[in-house]
Order: sequence, then structure tokens, then C-alpha cells
Amino acid sequence: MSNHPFPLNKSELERAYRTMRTIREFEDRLHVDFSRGDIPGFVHLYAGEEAAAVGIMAHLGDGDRIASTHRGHGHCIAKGVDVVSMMKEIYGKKGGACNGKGGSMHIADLSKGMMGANGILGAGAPLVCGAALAAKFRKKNEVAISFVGDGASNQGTFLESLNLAAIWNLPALFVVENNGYAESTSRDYAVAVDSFVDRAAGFGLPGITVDGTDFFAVYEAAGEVIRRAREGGGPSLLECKMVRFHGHFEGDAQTYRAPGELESIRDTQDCLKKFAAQVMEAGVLTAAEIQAIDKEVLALIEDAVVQAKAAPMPTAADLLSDVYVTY
Ligand SMILES: Cc1ncc(C[n+]2csc(CCOP(=O)(O)OP(=O)(O)O)c2C)c(N)n1
Ligand SMILES: [Mg+2]
Repeated sequence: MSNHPFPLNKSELERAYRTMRTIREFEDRLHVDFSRGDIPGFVHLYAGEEAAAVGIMAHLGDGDRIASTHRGHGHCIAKGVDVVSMMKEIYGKKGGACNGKGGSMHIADLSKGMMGANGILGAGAPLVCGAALAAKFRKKNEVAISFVGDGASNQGTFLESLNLAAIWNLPALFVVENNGYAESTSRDYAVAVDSFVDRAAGFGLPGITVDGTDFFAVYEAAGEVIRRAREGGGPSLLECKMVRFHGHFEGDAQTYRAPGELESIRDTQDCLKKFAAQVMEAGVLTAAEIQAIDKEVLALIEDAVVQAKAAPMPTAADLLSDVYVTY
């Protein structure tokens, strides 16, 4: 029996906070370094959305598979991908998760069940049907999880995947990360139904909507639908209502936001602040313990950046490797 109201013990709570803080620090550091011109390519940041990735991934092991999105750094970190290899990848360096050939939108690590970020909206859902079908045949009670944004949820690939998963009764979960925008288009303009749960019902899938800025709400709801999938109960949809703290991409002027919107969501809907307040109020973690984790994470990210900057660039000869899988 624990003497606090949470479904996790103290070290699990510390781990959850550390992972969320790692994502935040990783993203906020990229924001700064990108604006300095240090980072090649295109970057979409997950800051603000951490509670969803961490609350869901807390239920997964390396044998469970996920397919991510263009906004994938948070999913990678929460799934256990090494942050140094991620930072090197984003800097386009050798030793990166894909040896510097993929960049931000193609980070993958199959040893961690991370099947890849994806620049094509809605492309992860059919992959997850495949992974979940394989899991069903392997009979190890593994699950596969697809992430899509509110905008990508309109893609035919996503909707077809809901149907396939339902008729095959797959151990799959479809997470809709509803941050209110697809680039600059608001969700209310682009999605006809008020709730994604209604859309799931149209495909014969149960659905749950949660406050994606509340780690514990996500953890509880994800636990329920993942358990059901592992036990053969079939796929579900989980909508996480969330906020993004940066632009759609780095460099976005965000003129589509209401005046004061960004300040307001950072003030009232910060999932890290909420988590810290909840665990401190319950007396499980102290402010000093939280600060110690913050400091530890700051050093981890600084080290990742130093290593990424020092790593060599891929050479012309590297173009010819990793093109085909060798059997
Ligand atoms: C098939 C496809 N169509 C369009 C795009 C261009 N695009 C990239 S991100 C994006 C908006 C995505 O919005 P959402 O799914 O809500 O995810 P968010 O960026 O909010 O996390 C669009 C239209 C794309 N990458 N792939
Ligand atoms: Mg969105």
C-alpha cells in the first residue's frame, strides 16, 4: 500500500517527471539552437505535450511498437531512444540514430520498438496495423500504438486503419494528439465532429477523451485501453487534448494565435508544472528533489549537444550504406 493517491511508486513518479523534463529540455534547447542556425533541416517541437507521450509509454516495454509523427522527439524519448543518438541525428551527424541520414522526422530505433517518426501525415496508422497483426500472431501480449495529430486524423490512411484494426480485432491503440491546430488551421474548422470518440464509434471502436496536459489522467486512460488490447479485447482510440508551446515548425511566426494565447497556455496548461504541483502537494516529491532532477536533465541535454556538435559528418561513401536491408 502506498501512502499517496497515485498509481505509481516514488521512483516511478521520479522517472515520469525526469522523462517529461528531458523532452521539455531537449525541445527548448533545439528551439534556441535552431534560431542560431546550428541545426539543418526542419524541426517540429513537442514541448507542452509531454504528459501524453510519457503517460502512454509508461505502460509499454521494448517489445511494444509505436509509430510516430513529424512531431516525434517526445515519443522517441518516452519510448527510451537514447537522447545523444537523437541529438546527433538532428544535427545530421554520424553516430545518430540513423547515422545522420534521417534527421528530426525520421528518427527510429527498432530495438526500442520505435518504428519511426514520419513526415507523411497518417502514414503511421497502417504500419501499426501491421505491427499489431504481427504481435497477435506472436502471442506475447504485445501492443502497437499509432500517434496522429488532429489534422492527420482526417487522412484516409488513418480512417482505413481504424476499420482494419476493428475487423481484425488487433492489439492496437490509436492516439489522437489534439493540440487544436494543423499547421495554422484550427481543429474546429477542419474536423466536423466535436469529439474523436464519436468518430471512433463510427468504426466500431471504443474511445476515451482525456486532458492530455494531466499526466495522471493520460496514465489511467492509457492503462485501461492498453490492458484491454493486451488481453485480446481489441483496439481503441484515445484522444489527448493538449497544447503546443512553440510554433508548428521552428520559424513559424504564429500569427494565427489569439493575442495572449501562448502566454496563457504556458501559464495554465503546463503539464510539467501541473505534475510537480500534484506530487509536491501530496508530499511524495519535494521541491528540492524536483530541482535536482531538473539540474540532472539540463546536464544531460548539454552533454548531448556537445557530443552532437563534435561528431563527424557522414561522408560521401556513407551514401551507399543503409540503402537496403541485408538479410
Ligand atoms: C500527407 C501529408 N499532407 C500534408 C503534409 C504537410 N503537413 C505537415 S504537418 C501538417 C499539419 C499536421 O497537423 P496535426 O496532424 O494536427 O499535427 P500537429 O502538427 O498539430 O502535431 C501538414 C498539413 C504532410 N506532411 N503529409
Ligand atoms: Mg494538431
